[in-house]
Amino acid sequence: AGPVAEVAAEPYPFQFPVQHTAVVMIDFQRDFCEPGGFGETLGNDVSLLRASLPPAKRLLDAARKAGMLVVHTLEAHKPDLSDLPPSKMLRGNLPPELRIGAAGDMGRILVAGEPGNDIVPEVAPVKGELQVHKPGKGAFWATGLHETLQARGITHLLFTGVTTEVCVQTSMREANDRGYECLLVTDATDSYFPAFKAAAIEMIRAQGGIVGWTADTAAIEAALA
Ligand code: C5J
Repeated sequence: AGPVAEVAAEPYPFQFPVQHTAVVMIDFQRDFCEPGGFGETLGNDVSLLRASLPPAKRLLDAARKAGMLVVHTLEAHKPDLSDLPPSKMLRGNLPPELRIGAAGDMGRILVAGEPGNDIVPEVAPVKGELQVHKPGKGAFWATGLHETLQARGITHLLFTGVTTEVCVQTSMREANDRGYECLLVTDATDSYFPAFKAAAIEMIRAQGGIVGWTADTAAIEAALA
């Protein structure tokens, strides 16, 4: 029940019941967006992610004004690394001093509670918003997120975050398989690889929206106005 908003989306208009829709902010963390964290240890230019922050903040403002649920995810491992499989620890072929759990310029890399693991101030959570620590790329793996959303009657998800083709796309695919209607907000997500971002957007909305819809922040703002 309640208002239903309609977005001018691709591949066709997307309708969402505002009070049953959550905005999911994937991994807008210093570890990915600032120098000295996980993203940079993997050899990436982290400045490439920053263009998505102002649109993501605008989307947050619109969602907060509409009284929508906001979920922030953080790629974060327990300090004892018991949730870090060897496959993930060793991936990247990095020396031990650059791996997940090692001491970096912003604290231990990708470890919960460390300064680098925080969400960047531009899109920081406010009281009442959910924060979900996730050990994998997908937001539904080993987090209980599905049960939390079900308990709150959420059926539709608007995705933002970094990086588009890794944690955002994985989470959106997980959500799609669980029956959520999903939309990716195209200017509120970024990748270290612009071509991968473009490809992910194309993949999601191809074949009649096989994984979901796409639209930009202005289209969501217009739908909520
Ligand atoms: C990555 C993420 N890229 N949040 N994590 O390793 O997309």
